[in-house]
Amino acid sequence: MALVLKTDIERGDSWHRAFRALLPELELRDWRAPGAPEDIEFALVWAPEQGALAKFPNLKAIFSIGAGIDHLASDPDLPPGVPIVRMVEPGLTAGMVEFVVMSALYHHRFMLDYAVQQREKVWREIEQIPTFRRRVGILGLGVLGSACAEKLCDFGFQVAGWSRRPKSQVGVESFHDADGLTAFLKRSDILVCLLPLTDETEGILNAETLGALPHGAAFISVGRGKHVVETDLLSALDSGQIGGATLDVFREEPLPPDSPFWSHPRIVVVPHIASMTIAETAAEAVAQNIRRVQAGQPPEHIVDLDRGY
Ligand code: NDP
Ligand code: OXD
Repeated sequence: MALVLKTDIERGDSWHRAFRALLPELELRDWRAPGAPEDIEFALVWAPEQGALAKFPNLKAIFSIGAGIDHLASDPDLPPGVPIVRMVEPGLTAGMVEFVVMSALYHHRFMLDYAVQQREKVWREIEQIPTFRRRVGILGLGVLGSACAEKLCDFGFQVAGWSRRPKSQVGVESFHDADGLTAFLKRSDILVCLLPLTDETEGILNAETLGALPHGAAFISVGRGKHVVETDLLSALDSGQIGGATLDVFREEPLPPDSPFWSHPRIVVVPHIASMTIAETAAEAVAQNIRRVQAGQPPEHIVDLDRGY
């Protein structure tokens, strides 16, 4: 039983160690030298070249190394009938919860303003707002969004989420569908985007939707860069409609050196690190799914390619 792995060289060793412990019978093959294509039954990949997966005739499942599968869905030559499985694993979820909570607290506690004051040697208190008066809105109440919502509730924030279908998560107000979007935005002082990138969600954060937020709202962008119309975001920041933003994902990555985001005083830029798949915990999730497939069951967390996530 062989799995072809496409990851960066630095992380390859952790995957090898984890799979050796969990599934010693699984042979890991390197993407650059996979050997006979017909041996390969599983692929665990991030951003494979278009058409490359179709060269393995006996694939039983394709595992995305990340939660997002846009790097796979954009391949017009995916092997037909082979399930694509998104990454759901506790390490990735924990990392996202840390990042979103940290960023929400950063904006909630006016840290952008204090950074400016520090540069200008200004000693001035800004009146604190209690969390119970701050409304956080999460676009995308899936695996990651709902985990972030739960932790933000623990801090006492008023939390709401927007999803395709209605949700019933304790303490989280549910808005759904296109009809619920404007009402959701209007009540979100801190907006977090944790949507998948699909035809429906591309460009969802634009002049109209950013304009529906309360004046001075903060924006935390951790879904995908293409959710955001970047020029509209810059205009909203410059007018004060958006008071501050933390941007982890961008239309072009790495962010080009001439991007105005780098030096904007109201933006925190980080290089797509909000969360990362942790090989030790993720291998467990992949191994369980491989066992399911070997037992004739479908893997868990299969992507619906028609829906796009
Ligand atoms: P899930 O599939 O679990 O959740 C997606 C959520 O988005 C669901 O609540 C879904 O609604 C909602 N949704 C999708 N399309 C629409 C739509 N058209 N209208 C309204 N709601 C919609 O995904 P995850 O939580 O696992 O991951 C979310 C995304 O986070 C990934 O796709 C990836 O892009 C990004 N990500 C970013 C990382 C980073 O480091 N920056 C790391 C990991 C992930 P419903 O529940 O009703 O189906
Ligand atoms: C992911 C990511 O989708 O890291 O997991 O962006």
